Amino acid sequence: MTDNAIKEEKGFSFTRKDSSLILAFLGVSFVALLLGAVAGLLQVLERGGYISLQPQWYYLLLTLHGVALALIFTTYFIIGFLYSGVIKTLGGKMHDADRRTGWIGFWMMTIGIILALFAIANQSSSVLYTFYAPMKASPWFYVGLALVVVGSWVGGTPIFSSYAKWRKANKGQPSPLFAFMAVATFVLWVIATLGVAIEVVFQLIPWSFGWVSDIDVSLSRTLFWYFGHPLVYFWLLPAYIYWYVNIPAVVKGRLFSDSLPRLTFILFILYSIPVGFHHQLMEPGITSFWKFLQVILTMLVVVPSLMTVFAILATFEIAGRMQGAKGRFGWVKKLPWNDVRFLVPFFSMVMFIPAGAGGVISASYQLDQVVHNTLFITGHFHMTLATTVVLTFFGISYWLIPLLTGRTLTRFANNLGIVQGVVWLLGIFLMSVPMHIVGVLGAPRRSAFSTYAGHPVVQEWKPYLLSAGVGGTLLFIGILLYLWVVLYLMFFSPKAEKPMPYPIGRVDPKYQKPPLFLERWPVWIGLTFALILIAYLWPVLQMIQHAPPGSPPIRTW
Ligand code: HEM
Ligand SMILES: [Cu+2]
Repeated sequence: MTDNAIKEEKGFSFTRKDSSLILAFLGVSFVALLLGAVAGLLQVLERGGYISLQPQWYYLLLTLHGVALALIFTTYFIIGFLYSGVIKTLGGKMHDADRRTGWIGFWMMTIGIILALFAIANQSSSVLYTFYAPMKASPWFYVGLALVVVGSWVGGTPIFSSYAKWRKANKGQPSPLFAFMAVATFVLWVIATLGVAIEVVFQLIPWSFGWVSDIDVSLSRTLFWYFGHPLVYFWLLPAYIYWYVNIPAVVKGRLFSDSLPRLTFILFILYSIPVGFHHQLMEPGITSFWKFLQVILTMLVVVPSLMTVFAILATFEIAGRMQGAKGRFGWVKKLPWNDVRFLVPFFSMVMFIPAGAGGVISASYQLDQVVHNTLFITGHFHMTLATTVVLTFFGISYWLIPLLTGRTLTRFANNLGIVQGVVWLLGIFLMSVPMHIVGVLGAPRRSAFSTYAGHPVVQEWKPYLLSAGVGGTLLFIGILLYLWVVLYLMFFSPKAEKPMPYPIGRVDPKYQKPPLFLERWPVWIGLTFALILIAYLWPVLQMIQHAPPGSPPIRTW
């Protein structure tokens, strides 16, 4: 029994230099969250007809919302979180040289973001966060984005180099699970962003400066979605890291396995990149065979997803049984339901079930025709990104921030965090479910309020859009509550007498060590590129060969 006894973890503290770097990344993510929330509130009220905005303001806000939340908030939060776990599991502090690189990445990204936000604010760049050509933004918008991408590569180097140093010093040992997963997440990010970097640097920047007169629209969108879909997994994998590695410690249990999560992460890299065409099913210029192939590859992602569900439920059961639970479901009662570090991420796991179902619908070749570019899609990604991922990130911040600031997670913060989670669930229910329904009834996404000249079909949409307005307002309140807790944990909660533990789940010592071939990165990266070539090479060659005349820039707002 001694092996299985629950030992109280020792507290962990970051060095001042490390916590400043992580807090810098998290700080920017919080500012972006606030900006995005204000834009989101105005949007949802406009769509419900509660307020009326000039259309050009609507599209400006929509661009700001997407860029601030989907690009800035997520990327900064993820880098901060990954740094924290890499530091914790690979020796307790970062090398000075790595930390310097981290800061260089931070400033490159931040300068890029300031440029892009300026370009949005002066009304020159309302091209939404997908910046589809031939809509043309100010060149500085694209230059800003390019800096963010390249800055993020620089920002990722400390993760790779800390890992490489550890492996060198611990030959023949499997790396700590968190570090392995952080490396996998960044490998995925670097491979995925190659596509958008090529689009921005070789197509959008020269064209927006006027150095070339027109752009190959089809190619640019293909490069965008080569990146746009794995982007979704870049958001999701850090949430999975928390579920797989940290939550087992929070629920006082053990990891179900140390090998299975490594395999799922490798499968996510393999399966998530060569599938971008499922966002282009309605587009000309790609034959149905290639679209169909990518739809099939898309569906393969269900495999590692179900493996994850299985492993996490198993972890919960193990935790309950280690604490003496009896009967088939007795372990459910043993879970720490009043602990915000568990409960809020638990909400996010539950919401992943309907969210995933919506994803399978969108990715199905024929069903996509019904929901394509409707509010169904918006409803879907507010359940996936804005709930599953975001609530898990909120759960992470509730313990990570006190660890970084040397403060305590008080009962007050814990309870306010739980209230926040409940408000979010209610808000998302009132906003996203109606969005799914009204989408099937034909309401488009990305369009300001319109009565469409009083057409009868549009009358049906009204109650759903009104409900979305109420739900969106609750989400806005949820973000304010979250930021309140964050500020409290950063500056006001009492200083900790002894630091809290950084929760890292352990594997039962009776299990075998994970096989080392899972860490043969050249093999996995090589395989990924092979799959990418199969899925993309021929259709892209055809796209270039049969390209219609390119398009000059167009301004739609
Ligand atoms: C205050 C909370 C929020 C509200 C009220 C809100 C509301 C909305 C609405 C109404 C739209 C659709 C607009 C349209 O298609 O015309 C939208 C789009 C979007 N939202 Fe949110 N949202 C919120 C939070 C979030 C969060 C937390 C995220 C992600 C982290 C997010 C990500 C997005 C993205 C990526 C889009 C698509 C933008 C585009 O189509 O270009 N939202 N949001
Ligand atoms: Cu996708």
